[in-house]
Amino acid sequence: MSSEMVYVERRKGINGLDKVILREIRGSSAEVYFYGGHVTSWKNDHGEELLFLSSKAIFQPPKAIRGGIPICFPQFSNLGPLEPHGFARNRIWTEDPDPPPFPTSSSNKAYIDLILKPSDEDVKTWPHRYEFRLRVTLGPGGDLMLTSRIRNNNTDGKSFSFTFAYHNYFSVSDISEVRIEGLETVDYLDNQKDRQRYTEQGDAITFESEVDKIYVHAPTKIAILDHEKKRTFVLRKDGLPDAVVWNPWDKRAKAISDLGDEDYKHMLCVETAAIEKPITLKPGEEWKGRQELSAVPSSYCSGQLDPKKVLLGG
Ligand code: TA6
Repeated sequence: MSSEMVYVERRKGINGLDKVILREIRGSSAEVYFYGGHVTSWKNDHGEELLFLSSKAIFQPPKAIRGGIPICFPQFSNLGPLEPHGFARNRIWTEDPDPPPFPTSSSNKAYIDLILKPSDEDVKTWPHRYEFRLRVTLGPGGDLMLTSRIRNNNTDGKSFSFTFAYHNYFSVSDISEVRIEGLETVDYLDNQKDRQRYTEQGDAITFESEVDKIYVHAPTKIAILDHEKKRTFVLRKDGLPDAVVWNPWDKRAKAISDLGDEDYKHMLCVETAAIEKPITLKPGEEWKGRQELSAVPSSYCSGQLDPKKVLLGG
């Protein structure tokens, strides 16, 4: 039976945009649009959607898709001269026919390699030659892994610098009922206060108004606990020192045209990122940034950040 399993299916998505569906044997799945190299769906073994996608999301270039996992490159937010969050999220990526060797587990069969290179038009706004390779993998247990490899291909001897984020939108039952663990006592830059630096309090983070913070040097493991859904998301990151937490709350949500007025209640962005200290690459150098997302049933206890312990009940 497993030999008939289609792990990677290429299809047309909304508005005829190309997409790939990744499927795993126990029933989990993920969808990746070539537009933006954008993961728009991640479902667990029971077919439950784990990512938030706005009911008003516009699948029409050049507007970036609201929800899922936009890729912010080569600029996070407005931290530079480019369009907010850079251009990678609104370019059409292609399938990478010949990705360089990738250390991977042989049990991973559901994955796709995408590549983005600058067009002549792009070079006018960001004058650099690069190759951005993205591998999206759905593991047999339903974990979702994104690995980005960015190489400087400049032939004029010039280095380039960039900031980066996996702008994850998680689906939550009710924003007032969720909490984040792992960012206690971490320093952050508050986007609502001219990016002034503060230190997070000692308790888990909860939500009762807009939050827009860049946590610098955040731990490699962060958890989102959704009591009502009895679900915990665990984020692990490598090569990505920072993390962003964002929820627009009611007033800001109303000002975002492709977000429903009440949508903020059911979304939470926890992003893995490299922002405070931009990444600099000399010609020929490559950077790698990886995140791994898992969703575990929560009997998850406060302060216990090892999902293996949760699964084993230890
Ligand atoms: O990552 C948080 C953030 O930078 C917020 O400041 C907020 O603007 C959000 O991203 C969404 O940005 P977008 O350009 O997609 O509307």
